[in-house]
Amino acid sequence: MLNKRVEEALNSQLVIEANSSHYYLAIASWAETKGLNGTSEFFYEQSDEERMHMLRLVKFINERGGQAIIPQVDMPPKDFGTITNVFNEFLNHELLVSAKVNEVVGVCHEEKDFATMNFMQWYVSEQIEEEALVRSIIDKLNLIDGEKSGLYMFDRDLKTIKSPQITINNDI
Ligand code: OFO
Repeated sequence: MLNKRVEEALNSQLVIEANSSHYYLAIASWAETKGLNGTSEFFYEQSDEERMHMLRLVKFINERGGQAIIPQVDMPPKDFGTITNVFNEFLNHELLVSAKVNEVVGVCHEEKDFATMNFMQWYVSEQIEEEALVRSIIDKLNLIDGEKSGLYMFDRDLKTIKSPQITINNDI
């Protein structure tokens, strides 16, 4: 049975993942309207992944005797400015997610819920990989430095960049 404090922390994380999925969907849709097809595909995929992160939490909370609360999501922005801005925002958002994941792990530790702490390890690893991925993308953007043909190729090449798939023993 899940400890109440741990259950609340997991449900808070569920909100973060739901909002992340929605936020990345908004970026994907915006990019599509700007003809940034690679960026758009990349963020549609990110959005799907965040939904999967949310679902992992839904299943885990319910399987452990808690109740997953399906939240209302925040309305994301409609306009994202430039590709550079998009990826800087992407990094900021993932840093926030990492901080929230660490908070949940902290609660698990305080409550001595080592099973949930083990479950959350998947998210810790995922965040390390995602932050590294976004930083490498931002490095590329910095090299291009707003140059038009470089941005065209950058957008095209994004179609081939896949997020890392983390596999840890706690499959749902
Ligand atoms: Fe990388 O955001 Fe979900 O966990």
